[in-house]
Amino acid sequence: MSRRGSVRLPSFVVLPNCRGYQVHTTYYFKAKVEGDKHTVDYGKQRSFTTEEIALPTLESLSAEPESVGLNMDESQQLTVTATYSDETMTDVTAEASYVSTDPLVATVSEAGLITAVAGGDATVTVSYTEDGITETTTVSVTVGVFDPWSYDFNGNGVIDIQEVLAAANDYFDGGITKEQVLEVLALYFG
Ligand SMILES: [Ca+2]
Repeated sequence: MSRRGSVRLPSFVVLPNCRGYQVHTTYYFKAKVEGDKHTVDYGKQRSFTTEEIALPTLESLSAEPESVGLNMDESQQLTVTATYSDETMTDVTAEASYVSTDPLVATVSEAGLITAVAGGDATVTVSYTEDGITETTTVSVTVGVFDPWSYDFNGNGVIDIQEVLAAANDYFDGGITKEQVLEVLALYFG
């Protein structure tokens, strides 16, 4: 998609098809009116010179969310917006490219879907090019490592039944996974 290189014609030129005109070029014409019975030529030659229209150019790129916190195997879709010199904005999520600094921690698809792989930090660099102008932005990704001992609320080195029930509650609220509840339960039986 090219947004540049358009030719501006003077406002008095009304043509069904304005393609084929060169920028910074003078065109000469004679007006002619045709009807059913009459054709009138206007003898005086006129001219106009075309100008180039300064269409908006790509100015910045932003991604939402700016930072992502995920548990293992969770995903987050990014939304990428391009801002132009005339302050208009366009969703370019599908056209942008994505690179993860650490695919062993988090991968990112061509469509901008981040998926957690293992605990740690990664940065996703988002870039988009239009008319030879490239803008980039980054998204920080943190993948949490689950520690079942975090449910040892009283810090006594033992997971008791109240702490197992707290983990079960978090599971039913969607806060942790079934596997993580089982890790807490294993410490209770351990
Ligand atoms: Ca305890």
